[in-house]
Amino acid sequence: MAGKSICHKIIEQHLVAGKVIPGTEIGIRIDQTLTQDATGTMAYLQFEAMGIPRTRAGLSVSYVDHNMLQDGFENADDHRYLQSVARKFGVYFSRPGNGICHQVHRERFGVPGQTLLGSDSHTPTGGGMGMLAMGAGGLDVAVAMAGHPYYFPCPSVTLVRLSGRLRPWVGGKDIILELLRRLSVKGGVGRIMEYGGPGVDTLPVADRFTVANMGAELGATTSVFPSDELTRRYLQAQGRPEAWIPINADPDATYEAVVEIDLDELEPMIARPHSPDNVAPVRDLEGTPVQQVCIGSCTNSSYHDLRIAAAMLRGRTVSPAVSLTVTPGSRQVLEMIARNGSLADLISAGARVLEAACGPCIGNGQAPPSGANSVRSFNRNFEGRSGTRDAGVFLASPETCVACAITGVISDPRDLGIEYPEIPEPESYSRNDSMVIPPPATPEEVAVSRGPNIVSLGSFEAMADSLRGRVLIRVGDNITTDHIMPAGRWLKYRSNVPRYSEATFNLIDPDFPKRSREWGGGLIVAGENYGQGSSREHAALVPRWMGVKAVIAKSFARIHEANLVNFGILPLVFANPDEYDRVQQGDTIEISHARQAVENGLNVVEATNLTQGVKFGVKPNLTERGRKVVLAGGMLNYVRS
Ligand code: MIC
Ligand code: SF4
Repeated sequence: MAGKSICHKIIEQHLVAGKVIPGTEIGIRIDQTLTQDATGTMAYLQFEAMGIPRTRAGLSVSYVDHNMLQDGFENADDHRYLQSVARKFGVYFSRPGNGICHQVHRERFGVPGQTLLGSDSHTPTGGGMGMLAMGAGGLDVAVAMAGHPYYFPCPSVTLVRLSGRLRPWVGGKDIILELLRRLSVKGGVGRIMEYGGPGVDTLPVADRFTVANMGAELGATTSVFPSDELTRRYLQAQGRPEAWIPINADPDATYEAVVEIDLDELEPMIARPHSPDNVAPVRDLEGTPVQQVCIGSCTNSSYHDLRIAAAMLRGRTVSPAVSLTVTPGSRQVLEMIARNGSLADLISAGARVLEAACGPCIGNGQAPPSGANSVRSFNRNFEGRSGTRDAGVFLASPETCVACAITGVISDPRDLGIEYPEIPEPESYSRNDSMVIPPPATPEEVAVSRGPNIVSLGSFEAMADSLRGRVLIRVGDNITTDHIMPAGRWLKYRSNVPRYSEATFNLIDPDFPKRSREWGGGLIVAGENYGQGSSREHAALVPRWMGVKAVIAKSFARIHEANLVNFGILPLVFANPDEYDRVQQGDTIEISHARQAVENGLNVVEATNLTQGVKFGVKPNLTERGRKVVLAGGMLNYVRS
């Protein structure tokens, strides 16, 4: 028998439905769940609606890290709701200020070999320590908390074989940017990226977490590293040596594809606006003026990252042309750099130090000036996400970010003439869990606190017999969930769908909400990879609330497609992608026996464009379970029945 990959070992240990055959649906047992506030309020409202007394996952943690500005009562009310509901349902609560979910989770909760489902697309960060960690919609996480398996299409496994050793000034960010350059934001769709080869042994854990985190930008289901001696030392330093187990692929494991990266050959890389795969060597862009630099986000705000940044800035000053912000990933990181003097180096160089949270990454403050170039150590640079529509966001390592902050232009850190600061792995991390509130051991009466911004959803109807509606919008390829439901200043309406609906497609077509109201809902038509990026289920939930019945696309991103199904919107793929060009906004589309077609599991269904008098085929890409969910009008109806 052929040897097994790490992924297959973990999947097999958790498999409750299906077989490990790529492309077929499998169900796995979920050991841990995490939520963050922007998706969490909705996830817990849905969990409440299921009527289950307490989380049935081994461990559930609720983080508050996204909506932190509190310009108005809304965020603070949500935080209170989350704290009370966590207590009620047996969930650990990481208080605002404690840090970004993915950073804190790996520090304090992650366990190699376990499965983690999180309502955030960067949950795969946990793969850096050998977890099978996946992002999903909030409703899927609520369902996992209710003790149900998580169902998803079994991915194929790609081995990323690392050889050699990173040279000074080159880090995990450069590895993942190089992969994005080669494979694009669609390159990982339907795959798990498994890292192996001799180069892994030399790769510090901080770099592994960065790579696993940003595997989300490849569209990968998740990414996974072995759990080895470095993982053991990391857990030991986190005071959790008992959490460690070794996990390795068998020497004769087989993979569906192999990608080779020689770490010795890598150089500093940078992604240009407005896509994480628009990557070039930093050298190629040298001299481009920069007005803002932001270091932080769940990709690059670890202790290691901020120590490097501080060491580079020590005794230097940020260029007068640049505003530099630093957002530590967690309170652990912040406390440690405060105690060892690195924080003072950052402050003295002129960095604007923000609280430990997502901050500028989600457009929560620090919008750059008009037309500015902002170089960020983050993972996403979609148009408008920074809060300034005509700003250009570049993505690079913390080292490159600091080089840009010092010089005021895009610069290769190797040219600064600074000796590379070697940052040793700490023997022991500061462990102060006072900002994590454990749930009471036994359930107790808890009054759930609900502010006026928490608007209950009502319920959705089951799928109608036939489907008819006008094309509300026709969008191109790689549309992100940030295009569909923007974050930034709209983020505070995540638990107020009627209000949030006013932002739908705001960046592309501000008239969308009005048109949708006038036309009584309708359909969306899209190109390839529709719904890439974040896991936000609002990109399905809100359109459903507005009366969207189906999305016809050339292809979908995995999490978004699952979210559409969860909210009873029919995801349809053009049988012939050329038909996309023909359909126009405003056309009336009819699928006469849509319900019956879904019930019978038809592969191709005939749609009629009544406006143009033509027929074309569409494929409801649904599993058996997906069909039942859509027919019921969404997952909540399905679970209730
Ligand atoms: C993001 O990076 O886009 C977010 C905000 O973390 C999202 C979740 C959300 O929209 O709440 C994600 O990546 O899933
Ligand atoms: Fe937060 Fe940005 Fe990470 Fe999303 S990508 S979880 S917004 S830090």
